[in-house]
This record gives sequence, C-alpha cells and structure tokens, in this order.
Amino acid sequence: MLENNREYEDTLLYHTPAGKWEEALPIGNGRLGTMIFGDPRAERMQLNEDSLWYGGPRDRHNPDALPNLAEIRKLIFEGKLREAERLASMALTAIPETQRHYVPLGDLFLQFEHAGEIENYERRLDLSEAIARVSYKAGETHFVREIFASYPDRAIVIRLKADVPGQISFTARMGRERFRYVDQIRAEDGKIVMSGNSGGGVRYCGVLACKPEGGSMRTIGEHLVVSNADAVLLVVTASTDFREADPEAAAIGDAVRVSASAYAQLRASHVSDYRILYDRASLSLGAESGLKARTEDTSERLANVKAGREDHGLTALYFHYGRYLLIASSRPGSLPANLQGIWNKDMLPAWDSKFTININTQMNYWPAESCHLAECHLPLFDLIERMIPNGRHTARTMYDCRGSAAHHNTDIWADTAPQDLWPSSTYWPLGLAWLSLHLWEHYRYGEDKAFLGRAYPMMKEAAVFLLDYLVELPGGEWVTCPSVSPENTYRLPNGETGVLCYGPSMDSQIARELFQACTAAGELLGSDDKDFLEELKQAIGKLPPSRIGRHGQLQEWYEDYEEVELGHRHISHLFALHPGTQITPDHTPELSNAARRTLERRLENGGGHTGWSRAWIVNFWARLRDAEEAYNNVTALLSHSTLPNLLDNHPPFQIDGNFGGTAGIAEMLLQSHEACMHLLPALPKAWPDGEVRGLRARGGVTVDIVWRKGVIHQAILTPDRKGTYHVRCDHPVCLSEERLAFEPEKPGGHLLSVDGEAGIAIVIHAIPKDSN
Ligand code: FUC
Repeated sequence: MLENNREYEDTLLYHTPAGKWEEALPIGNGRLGTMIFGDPRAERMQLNEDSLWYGGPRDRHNPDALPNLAEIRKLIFEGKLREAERLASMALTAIPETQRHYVPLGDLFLQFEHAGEIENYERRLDLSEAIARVSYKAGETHFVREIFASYPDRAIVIRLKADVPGQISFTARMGRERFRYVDQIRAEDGKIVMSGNSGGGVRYCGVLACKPEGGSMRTIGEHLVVSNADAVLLVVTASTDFREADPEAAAIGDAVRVSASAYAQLRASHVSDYRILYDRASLSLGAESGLKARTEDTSERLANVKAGREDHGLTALYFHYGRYLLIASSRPGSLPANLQGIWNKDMLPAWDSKFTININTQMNYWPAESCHLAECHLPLFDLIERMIPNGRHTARTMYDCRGSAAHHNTDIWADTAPQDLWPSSTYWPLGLAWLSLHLWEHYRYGEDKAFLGRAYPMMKEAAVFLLDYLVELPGGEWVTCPSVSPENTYRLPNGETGVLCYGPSMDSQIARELFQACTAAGELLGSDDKDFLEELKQAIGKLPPSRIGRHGQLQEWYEDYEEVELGHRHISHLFALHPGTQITPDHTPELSNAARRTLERRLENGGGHTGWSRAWIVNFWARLRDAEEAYNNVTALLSHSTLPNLLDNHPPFQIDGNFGGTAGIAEMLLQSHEACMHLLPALPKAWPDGEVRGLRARGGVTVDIVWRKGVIHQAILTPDRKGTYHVRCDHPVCLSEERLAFEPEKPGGHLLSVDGEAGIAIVIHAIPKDSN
C-alpha cells in the first residue's frame, strides 16, 4: 500500500485571514452554511440557510404561449429566425420573466479585544472531520476557534478557547447585508434573535446562542458582550417557514437545546455522522514532498500550479474537497445544492443562485453516485418530485402536451415556467427530461428496486411530455421544436443567425437516453404499461441519430449549420458521450472521433473558459479515454478556474466546477456506463502511482484500485449483492485464487467475468512478471 498522505491531502491551510469572500472557508450541514473569514480581532462568518429565498411561489405561465406555438414552429421551419424569436420573446416568456432568487441569512460578527501583536496565525479546514480551525497567539495567550456545521444537531457550532484563563472578551452582533436588510433583531437571555419576511416569501429566523465558561455576559442593545471568559460555546441556528410553521420557535428551540449540550459531545456526534459519508472514499496520487506540503499554504500551492508546478497532492485535495462540499451542501431533507451550493453572499446573486438545469445542477450531482455519496443525491429527487405537478401545468398550458416539463431553471418553489428573456437559453423545455435521468442513474448504481418504483412514474411523466412534444419532419424523423442547443447560436446559409431551432442534437440524445431508461425501468418493474413501452420503442426508432458535420465534428443541430461562436462554453451535443452513454470509442468509433473533433475545435477557439465548461471537458476526455487531455484539463481547471479557497470560479464563484471536476477525476479512474467496469480507463502519465478507494460502479459495486508505474497493482471489487460482474483492464491481470488469465488481448481490452457474493471482496492482481 502507498504511504498514507491523507493528512495534507485532506486539509486546506492558510497563514493569513481571508481578506475577501473568495478566500474564506465554507462549512455546511446541507441546510445551514457559513463562510469563515478567520480574522483574529474581527471574525466574520457569512451565514446562509438553504430555504431562505426572496419571494413566494407564482403561476408565471404566459397564456399566449399555446395560441402562438404553431406560428413559432412554422417560422422556425421556414428559417425566419428573427421573426420566430420576436414572437417567442413575447408569447413564450413567462409573466413575469424570472423565478425567485436565493438570499443570505446574514453575518455573525465577533469583535475580540486582543492586546498585543498577533503571531503564529493559522487557519485550516480539515476535510477528514469537516472542522474549521483558526489559531493564533495574541500577547502571551494562544487562542483557538473551532467551527463546524452539525447535521444531527442542526446547528453551526463554534468553540472559543484560550490557554490562559479569563482571556476571552468579545462582542457579538448579527446583521444582514451588513445591517441594511434586518427586519427585527433583539438580544436577550444569552441570545441574539434576528427574524423577518423575505420579500413576501418565507419568514425566517436566525439565532446566535452564547454560553461562556467563566467570566461574564450581558446584552447591550442588539449586542452580546462577553468579558474574561475561559472558553465559550457559540451556536448558530436558523429556520424558515418553508419547513417549520413557526421558524422563530424552531430556531430558538434548536439554539437552546444545542447550547445546553457539552461541546465534546456535539463535536463527537458531528464527526461520526460526517465520517460515515466522507470516509467511504479517498484518493492518493503518489507521494508528494509530504512534510512540506503539510505546512504549505493552500493558496501558495494553487499559485504554484498556476505558475506551472505539478502538485498532485493538490489534485487529490480538490477531489476530496468536492466530496466534502457535496456532503456540506446536500443532505437528506435539505434543498439540492444550488449554483453556489449553499454559500451565497449577495442579496441579488449571480444567476440568482438558483438551480440552472441545462447543465449546472446536473453537474453538481455527477460525483454523487460515482464518489459514493448516493444519499446526497436525494435532495435533488425531492425537488424533481415537487417539479412534476408544476411541470404538468407547464406542459399542458404552454404546449398542450401530456406529461411534465421544465425549462432551463427552477427555484425553491420548483417553478417550471421559462426563465429570463434570453432566447439562447429560455426556450428549452428539456430541463425535467435531463434531470429525471438522475433518478435512473441512482437506480443504476444502487439497484434499489423500491426506489425505482418511486422514480419510474417521474421518469415516465418527463418521457410522455417528449412523446407529445416531438414533431414529425417530412422525412419521418421526430424532433423537438421550438428548442435551442443550450446556449449556442447558429448561422443559416442566407447569413441569418439565431438560436431557436428544431431538433438540436442534445434534445434527440436526451430523448433517446430517457426513452431507453424508461423502457428498461418499466421492464425491470414488470410494469403493465405495455402501450407506453411500445410507444417508446417506436419513438426511439424515429429519433434522429447523431450525425457528423462538415468539419468532422459532431453536429450540434439537426442541420449542419455554421457555428457562430466556435469556442462556446456549452458543448451540449456531446451529451451522448457524457453523461449520456450513446457514444463510446468501442461501439461508435466514428462518432467518438467526431466528438474528439468537436472538443478540439472548442478548445482551439478558447473553449473551457468557465469552470463548469472545463470540468465537463475533463469528463468528455475521460470518456474518450484520452488520459493526457483529461489531465491537461484537470490542470487547467485548477490553474484558471479555481479561487484561493479552492471553490470553482465561473467567474464569479459557482460550485458546479468543483463537482464536475471531482466527478471527472473519478471518471478517469473508473467507468461503468457500458456493460463492464473499466478500471483505470484514462490514467495519465503524470499519475504513475496512486490509490483510489471506495469509488462506486453501476451495478452496486464498491471499487478500490492501487496502481504502480501506470498499471494496476491490485483492485478490490466489493459487490452489494450476488451476481456476475464484468471487468475490463487495459493490461493483463488475474484473479488471486484462480490465477485465471484474462482473455487474450483484443481491441476491447482484457475482459473478465467473475461471480461475486454480497459483501465478499473480489481481488484482482497484476500478473507477476514470471507468469504468462
Ligand atoms: C448557464 C451558463 C452560464 C452560467 C449560468 C448559471 O446559463 O451558460 O455560464 O453557468 O448557467
């Protein structure tokens, strides 16, 4: 086994306080989050609660959509793009045009009275326990702040300690957007209580409870003033009436209960809860200069990578951080991770910090299954479940279709009407269809039939909408219309440019993937939906196939239009390659080459400039098994699109790149979207030695792989249940007990089928040099 480098690869470390938000460190329990700045004298913790959004639910559907739908379609088919866009912008755009936006809960400010110089300053985020720690010396006293967000206790817990008694004196205050947006605030009985109503939407309440040991505490105005304490327990709780009828009672109740507990106990239950998820997987990419890395500032390490230094430990840390962030922003009962996870500082955030479902929300959940955090996927399914009835209304009122549909965004209220007045993204009704494939993925990894029973009706609603929405072309093929290829523009031979179109490749690919998934799910469940399953089979045959265009690229639209922006960040038409399963190097080599050409053209023209786009590109190259290109793009993600706190930089901060990057690294090491588990499908030369533990493969298998000098040293597959498992390696390996050789080498690699028992490890070894 490799030397255990977990410590440094699990820690973000800094030697100065955060000067700006992009340097602060995130913690969260799915529902509550905070960014910790770590200033010794003036601590700021910027707070969020996931259900605190501005405004309430509305029916925004435009009644003029359906009466104008036929005309919009006609204009698109006639190539009158500008006219089609003009009419769509008035008739399809929702009323009002935008959904609701996520807002911060506020800030906690702690003003410390420290005499003397600050020395030995350090702040760290320990991912192995999900605990942030700030430590320093002021005068002769050594101070430590430990902060974590507990899922079992529904609170953010802060412990202040000093190695000399009576040295902790500070003033605590809460505010929103500094202090401008506070509705009501009061300090009483060792608590600050801040509450209000968010734009006529949710009522919220945030509470700080303070329990000093030794010293004294009093309230002055809205401040809590602590003097000469030995240690202090601070507890932040929050609630909204999205979940609780009386958010103030709920937040105060939590704060009182948690602040009455012993710190050690709160800490222990947080750590044990968190580690159940976090400890399932780990990655080491070879031994770095261990000790040095343990003391080196994370922002300096990142700056060194920007300057061209290799730091595989930092890549492993980035992988661990992605898993950490998903656990911190998406736990059962919370809302799904939004564009910023749960960490948003702005009253009007970038793209509203909501759920953009033409790539971003989906990307957030790519690591959920492959990186062994299937429970963290559940909040997305709750949201999908709430979208279904709204989406039925959308399907019926806008398009006269059965089933359920959503456009390219949704919000806390599961709003499914179009978002924005931005033609390249707004008029795309495939959001729910893509999202519903996540239900199928969850089933494919865990094979939980009861879950599939709950999921199938939702998948079916999305599929039924598409069956009705597709229109027949004169040649007999069925395509979506109106739609867009998110969010790209094309040029017609007559020079006219536009975005509205019929049959963008992505739509046909999503439809095919969903129809196939529904067919498989229906058959697995023994569904008596015979007519529906028959209809799906027929529809699959009518969908246009992926086509190769004049540049050798995969065609983005039904016609081989000229692309206006060659380096566009969206590469939607490669959906079939990833996350879809329709293009693979073995089964569709020509389409794979075309996908490669598409990527090359995008990258030659400045593509991959946003974090999420770069992260998707990593996944694409991994699926094409181009290890070196995948690696180059992992490096680019770190060097161009990562902030000092290792959060993804769109710019601005947007969390999808973290999750997509983490998933991409996993995709380089293990793939299971075809009929077998492919071990190390895209291992770059830069990672000759390494070890990954606890990845998941479809079919319910946990996979550990140790590799040396670029080849598998040992792999352990642990299936959840009895069955026959198919494994692929690109070099010869054998089963330990049988010393069974793989089939002779052939283009598909070395294949092995092995019978496995539930929970019993299947061990695979490199074939020793002396055997054949
Ligand atoms: C899509 C992308 C943008 C951004 C936004 C949240 O519209 O095109 O780059 O990620 O979502």
